[in-house]
Amino acid sequence: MAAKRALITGVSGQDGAYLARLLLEKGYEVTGAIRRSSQPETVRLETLGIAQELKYVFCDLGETNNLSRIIQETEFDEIYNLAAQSFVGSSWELPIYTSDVNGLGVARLLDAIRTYSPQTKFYQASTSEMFGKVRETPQTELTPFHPRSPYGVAKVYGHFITVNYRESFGIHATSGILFNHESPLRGRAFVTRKISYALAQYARGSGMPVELGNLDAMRDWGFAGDFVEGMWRMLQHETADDYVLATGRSTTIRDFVNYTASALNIGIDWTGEGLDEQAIDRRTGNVVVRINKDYYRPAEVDYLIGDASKAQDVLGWHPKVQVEELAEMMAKSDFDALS
Ligand code: NAP
Ligand code: G4F
Repeated sequence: MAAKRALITGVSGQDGAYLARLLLEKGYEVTGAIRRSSQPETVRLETLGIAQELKYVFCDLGETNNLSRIIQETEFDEIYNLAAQSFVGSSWELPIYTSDVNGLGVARLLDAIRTYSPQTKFYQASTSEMFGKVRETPQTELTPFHPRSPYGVAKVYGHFITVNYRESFGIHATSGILFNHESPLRGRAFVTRKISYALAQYARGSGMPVELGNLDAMRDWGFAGDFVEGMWRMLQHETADDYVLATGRSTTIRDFVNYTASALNIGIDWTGEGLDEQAIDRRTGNVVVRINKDYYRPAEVDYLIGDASKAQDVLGWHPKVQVEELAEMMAKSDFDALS
């Protein structure tokens, strides 16, 4: 039987790299869509040792004809749309661009599929950020959305245009509503990797504190490697639908610092409150964490915790890595890389 063909947009990102590896392991022919840049961005794929095993096409979700040509030229069995301006914090600085790429970009892809390849299965990278100011706890596929950032608002459009093309044209279009998932390949602006990298540097003797924003925000953090398997399972199911992927546990940013410090054998004590809160190195008295109000957001998502029962029951998906193990994995990876 011929190998299945998959297209991954956003293949240079964290999830793109893990998903590409998974699909290659399953015998797929994988095409990675990357943006044109002065230096092709395949670092994560190289880290996983698979950069040479993919085909590549240039793609930008801002371009309509380019997406149409890619989908016209190759008959893909599955398309995973992972490309996005994915950093919530930047979306207040780039609201128009974020809306275009994360919202209209999804419509551009779906319309090309509808026109040139309606049998192709489609995965949309939706997000728990859509729940925002949460209406119920835990959040499920039926929880109403109240996004709190231009990023979240654009992703709500991406979600509903996916549902709409499924309902209007019968396309196998699935929206995966994924809670935060992290890894050693996570971008350094996101809080978990910012913490693991800075504390690994501290453990190597930098003596420099890391500056963070709201330590009270709570996230349901899983491992990206587990979550890409859920994406793949969604497209193997006979019918397309919407699925939450989450671990069902929620942790403060402060506790993620605690897990990371513990993995690196840095003993810390928290002192002060609000903007004066600090984590102090118990041994030396040095400041390890301090607050910088510039990292607070104009509107915060305070508390996310997902209920992935539907994905567990229908797809047989279970997350394997718990948050403590995740923090340790990231801390040790950064510590080893700094040797
Ligand atoms: P990431 O590491 O930031 O990767 C984003 C990818 O999108 C990169 O490959 C980036 O390319 C590409 N991209 C950005 N703008 C683009 C454009 N205009 N045209 C084409 N490609 C573009 O993000 P991630 O963590 O892997 O997340 C993957 C997807 O899942 C995103 O859609 C994100 O919003 C969504 N999501 C993530 C999480 C999570 O916790 N990780 C949770 C829910 C949903 P460059 O490398 O060139 O920048
Ligand atoms: O790590 P974050 O930037 O991730 P956020 O905003 O939850 O978004 C991530 O997860 C979403 C899924 O829910 C994805 F859709 C999205 O693409 C992305 O992958 O921030 C997490 C929390 C926030 O509450 C933020 O206010 O950490 C808080 N935080 C506190 N100090 C900080 C910092 N965040 C960052 N990035 N940097 C800080 O210094």
